[in-house]
Amino acid sequence: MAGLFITLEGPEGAGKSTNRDFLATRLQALGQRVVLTREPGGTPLAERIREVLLEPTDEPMCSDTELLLMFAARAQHLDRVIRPALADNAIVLCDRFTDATYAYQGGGRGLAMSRIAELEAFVQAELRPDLTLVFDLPIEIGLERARARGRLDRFEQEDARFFDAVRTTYLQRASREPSRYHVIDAAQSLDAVQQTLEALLPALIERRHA
Ligand code: Z5A
Repeated sequence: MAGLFITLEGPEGAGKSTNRDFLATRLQALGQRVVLTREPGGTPLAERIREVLLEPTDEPMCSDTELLLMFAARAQHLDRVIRPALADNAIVLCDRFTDATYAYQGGGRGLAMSRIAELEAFVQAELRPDLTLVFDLPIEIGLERARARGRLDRFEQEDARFFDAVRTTYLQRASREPSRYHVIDAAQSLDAVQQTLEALLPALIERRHA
């Protein structure tokens, strides 16, 4: 694939969406073509799956259903948005991707990582992000930021054990593959986080043209 695939990950309230928009603005100002997207979602059909996934319901969703819906949305998103954008030489900035499945369904829900890996291979074939920015912060700070927004979605209603496992899974994955992941201290001020991102831009652009 010709473009560059960058994903933003981390627990709730870590600043992924805010910093995805910041990165897009800065990259566009530097003349780069950027496609902004998110998971679950990113296409009209995948956004409908997102609603099913996030809406609290009386009938508990079983973990396998949740896992399969994540990958169903991803298959649609890859086919309609991500693969075409990469083939068209764009930089794709995606708010969450399969690392979130390892962190939430694997770490949080306790599903087997090997099963997630099988679905990853089935849905994505060889495609993996070129770079994953992990916005890391203590879970209490992130939850406080998320709660300040009001109504909590189905995931935000989980307990501390769940979010600890999510955070730990992200950090373990990042430490196992340092060439793909860049961990950012998201507990810093937004200004400090964005200075860190700004410093990454020249390397990103160089990588794109490599
Ligand atoms: N999920 C899953 O389980 N499996 C999967 O495979 C995938 C997803 C793909 C929806 O994702 C849910 O789907 C998610 C995991 C699950 N769980 N939940 N909940 P989402 O990305 O849409 O939801 P989210 O993580 O909750 O997004 P978020 O809470 O909006 O977080 P964010 O994008 O990282 O943060 P933000 O919106 O940029 O910032 C939150 C607030 O904090 C906002 O007011 C900012 O102005 C403020 N902020 C940001 N940075 C700072 C700093 N540095 N200082 C102070 N304040 C800040």
